[in-house]
Amino acid sequence: MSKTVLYWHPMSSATPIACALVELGVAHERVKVDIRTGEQRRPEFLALNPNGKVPTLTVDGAPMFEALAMHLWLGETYGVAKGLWPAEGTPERLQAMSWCVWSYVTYGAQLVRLQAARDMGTPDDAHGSAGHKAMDQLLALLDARLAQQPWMLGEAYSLVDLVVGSVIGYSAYIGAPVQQHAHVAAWLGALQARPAMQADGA
Ligand SMILES: N[C@@H](CCC(=O)N[C@@H](CS)C(=O)NCC(=O)O)C(=O)O
Repeated sequence: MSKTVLYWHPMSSATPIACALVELGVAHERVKVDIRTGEQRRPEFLALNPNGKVPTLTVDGAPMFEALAMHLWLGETYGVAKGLWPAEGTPERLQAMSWCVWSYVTYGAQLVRLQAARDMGTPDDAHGSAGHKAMDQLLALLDARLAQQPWMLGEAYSLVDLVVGSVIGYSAYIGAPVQQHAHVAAWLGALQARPAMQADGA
């Protein structure tokens, strides 16, 4: 197995990657980057990730950035053998990629709108309200899927649940109407109860 190092800070965008590594059983080293004191702007860290952000992952010394890219790579590299990511060439693989990108990009765009309005202290202004409404519509799509099956890909838990659930969980924290969607709320509760989801502080 390659040497994997996760550069991370607790309760950050790196948290879902910490959880995915545990869920997949990938042996790795954790290096804490204190983003409150500016360690992410040190030259040696910027050499790994010019954005100066966590998560950053190195694989045998080769760096990668962007959490979604890491999730997709971890799924392909370790998830298939563990039964946590669909095999290449299957319809489920296409759905896995679609829903993961949907959560970070499509749902994430509305999350950013709500977050920005909240940061400005105006979550109920036109921008915040539009983001809230768009998230409600997207959550209805997710709810319809989860009304048919307990997990994102069917009867069994997969890494797709972790990826999509981490974005939905964060959105609930900033005020998205997650609890109004009963199947999403129940699925999120089951997901967050998994032992690997407590891996952030390890
Ligand atoms: N799109 C990036 C976002 C990463 C990100 O924003 N990380 C934050 C922590 S949640 C960070 O490192 N902030 C430090 C800074 O901006 O200086 C990803 O998904 O990896």
